[in-house]
Amino acid sequence: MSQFTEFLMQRDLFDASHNEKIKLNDGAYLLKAYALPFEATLMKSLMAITTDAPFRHMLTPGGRKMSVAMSNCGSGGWITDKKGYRYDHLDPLTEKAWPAMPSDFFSLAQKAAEEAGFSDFSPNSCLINCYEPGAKMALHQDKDEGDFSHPIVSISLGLTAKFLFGGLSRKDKAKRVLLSHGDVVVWGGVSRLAYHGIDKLKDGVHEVTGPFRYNLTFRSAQTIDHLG
Ligand code: MD3
Ligand code: FE
Repeated sequence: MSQFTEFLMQRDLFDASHNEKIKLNDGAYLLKAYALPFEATLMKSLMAITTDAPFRHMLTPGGRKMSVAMSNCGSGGWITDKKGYRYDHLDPLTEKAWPAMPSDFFSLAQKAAEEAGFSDFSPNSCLINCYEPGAKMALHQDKDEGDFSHPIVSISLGLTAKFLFGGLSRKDKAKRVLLSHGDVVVWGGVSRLAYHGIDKLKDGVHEVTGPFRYNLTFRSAQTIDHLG
């Protein structure tokens, strides 16, 4: 066994919050460190996807550049530009189809959904977010998927971020939870349309991702199946 593997195992053993399942809300579960055993394959797949479909800062419909850089994989990808928020089969940067969803991504998302009580989750899209220190995501709802009966699964990699989760109204007071490397969150049922966001990322360097935080969000978007 390499010294690095040994180091990773020791680190995992001493993490007290390893493998806990924390209920954040009805339908919303935080699976602490659930993706940690898959960090190497997830990072390898992420790098392959973003070689073909590079991270880019998209424009909001209001014309502002997002601080989070994004890419996608799957049969459709979430995009935003001056024309609005939507899913599309094609990457507007390369004008090619988004890279296929790797099987390690799909399997892990499906397994995590199952763990949170959502059987048969079959995501057709994964939005990949890249945060550098200073990047943030304002409070919003994910509602471009057309069908809210499916959960959303999110996997965090790299630097720790402060996640904000509110209620079904923008005015509901937001709770806060830290999302660390390997954490998985499943949002379904009454939590599917909850307002959520990410606080400004703090400076730092992570042993696996360097000066970045990555987030994979898996969606089953009916709007993709209905594209021309
Ligand atoms: C709660 N991403 O891409 S993941 C997004 O960490 C997004 O990059 C954040 O919000 C990130 O849209 C948060 C956690 C998350 C994702 C989707 C949700 C929480 C959610 C959908 C509904 C409710
Ligand atoms: Fe979101």
